[in-house]
Amino acid sequence: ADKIFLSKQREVLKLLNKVHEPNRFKDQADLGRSYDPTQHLSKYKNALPVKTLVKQYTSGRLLPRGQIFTLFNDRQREQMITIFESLFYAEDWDTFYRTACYVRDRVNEGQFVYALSVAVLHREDTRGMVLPPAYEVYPHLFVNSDVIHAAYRAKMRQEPARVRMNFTGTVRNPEQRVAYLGEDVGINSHHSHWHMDFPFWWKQDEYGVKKDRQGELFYYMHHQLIARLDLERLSNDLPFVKPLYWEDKIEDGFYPQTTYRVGGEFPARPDNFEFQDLQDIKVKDMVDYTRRIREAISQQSVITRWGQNLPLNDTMGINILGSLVEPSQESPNPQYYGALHNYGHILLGQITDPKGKFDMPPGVMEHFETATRDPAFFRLHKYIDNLFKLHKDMLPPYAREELEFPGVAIQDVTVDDLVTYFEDFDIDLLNALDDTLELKDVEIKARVRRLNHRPFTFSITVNSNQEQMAAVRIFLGPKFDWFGQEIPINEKRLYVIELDKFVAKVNKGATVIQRKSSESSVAIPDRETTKILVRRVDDALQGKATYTVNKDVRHCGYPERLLLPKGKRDGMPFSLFVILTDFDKEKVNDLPWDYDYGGSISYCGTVSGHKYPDSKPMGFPFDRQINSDNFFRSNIYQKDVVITFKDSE
Ligand code: CUO
Repeated sequence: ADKIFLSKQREVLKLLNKVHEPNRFKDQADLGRSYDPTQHLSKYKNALPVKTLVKQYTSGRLLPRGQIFTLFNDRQREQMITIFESLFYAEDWDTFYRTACYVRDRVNEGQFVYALSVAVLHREDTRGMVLPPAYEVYPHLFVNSDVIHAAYRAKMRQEPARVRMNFTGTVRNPEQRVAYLGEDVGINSHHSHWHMDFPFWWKQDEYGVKKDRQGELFYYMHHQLIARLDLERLSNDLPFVKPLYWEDKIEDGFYPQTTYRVGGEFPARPDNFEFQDLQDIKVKDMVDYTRRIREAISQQSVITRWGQNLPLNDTMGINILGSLVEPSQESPNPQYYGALHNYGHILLGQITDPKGKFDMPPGVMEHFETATRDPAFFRLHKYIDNLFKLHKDMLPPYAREELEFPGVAIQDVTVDDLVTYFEDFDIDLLNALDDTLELKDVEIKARVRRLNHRPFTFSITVNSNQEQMAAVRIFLGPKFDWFGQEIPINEKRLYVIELDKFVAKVNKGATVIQRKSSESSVAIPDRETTKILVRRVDDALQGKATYTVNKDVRHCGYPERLLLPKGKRDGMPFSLFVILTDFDKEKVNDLPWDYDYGGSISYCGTVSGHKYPDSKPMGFPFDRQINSDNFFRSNIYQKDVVITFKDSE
């Protein structure tokens, strides 16, 4: 059975290989050419999308190949959804595979990759399939123009090359000090992947795959992204990110130095630019949406499209608010509350050519693969995060019963020295280069600098009056602010980053819980490079090696090597928090809560269709206001730790 699965895996990797080249593999190209979906309509659970697709294709209405695809363009997205649904509704693997071969050489590459990836992530028969890392499928979106140009030169000369990639900007731009995070290929892969797991266009009821707490995950994952950048900024003597506002100038410009495969350079934004009206999105609308959302928050009630009131005054209010702000298909009233977040991305993406006078391509903010490169990304999301904070601040602080774990006390927490460093990492650029020139592939790689840390292990000594299951949450927060002042706990809580969340058994008496950084449930390890993956699959298919298929493999998760902020050379103090609560009280379903099950639960939830496994609000207990006298108790432990940065290991 594994062999059949592996051969399917192999076919998916072939489909995604050099997507810009038609007829890449003869067998797939022939299959695609001869397949006529309209002759097999009974093979689709819903045949309407595939019928529409064929019609649009034959009448030449689809986005042409070679053009830039962005999810934020309504028309392009609608087409992509039609492609996705054609793939998703295919009743069996055979129909799915034929449909994929059919579309691969016919539709726009960007639309194809996106639709195929989301389909693979959500079909039952492809569960456990490994997708190539995004930065290998689309290197252009992850590396700088310089690197691409150098790669072309190397290919022309037929010489293997390793091109050093520098971060954008100069020392005269202080924002550049944290470019290593915003431009990290791992962050960008994580972010773009999260949005494939939780697409804002997902139709839960139609697809029959529920996205549990999607709105809250939207809030929490992005909240953590900003908090993590803030700790990174602090490590580099920069103040915390300031939110932007629709009517204010955006002080810092951004020059992405990144280029599209076809279509030119990504547009740049000079300093002190203002938001501009677009043809169908006006700055004033954004102000109105914001006012209505603020009203809903202060009244703790949202007006639905049918005029009903939907209360926000409980733990799940954040889920509604998240869906309304992003917005996802679950938004209770998109007409009235608009699309604050998505429009924010579009306004920033088109800010330098708002009227389309110069036919500039979309900006970095219009792709999830490139958005975090722009410092304005974090400012937009901070602005949105502050709306979520406003809502959370309307809720009462956690009561004693919600915080305590009677009979359980944390005696001590120790951890190894926390050390971070920079390392080199090579990205395979093969997919970036055309084969149309009669030139053979040579090995061409981009070498980037990236942050990493030494592995570390927590030892948590717990005393309990009985044997029971404990939910363990570990957070790291700043100790001092940019001015060197100790940050009070009620402010610190806004900047804490989640390092881990897991369940552990505590015995009666003393227990030492050991937990390694590599086990963290917020993170995933480096993705396997396509070349090695392909080789492993081929070897297994030929019986030369074994390959274990992991049905629960997850692609979603923060890069494990970025678990810790950089810290400083002389050591930088941080506050570590460990919180134990009664897991039996917050357990949601009977999934084995071991993190092998789907992995990376905290920022990404479980495999699709399953419930988030605990009922506490995400970010608990730091998501609500904290009254310090009332907060600390025997199951909530705090201590100082130091992170030391070494230039290299
Ligand atoms: Cu992830 Cu704005 O939601 O980029």
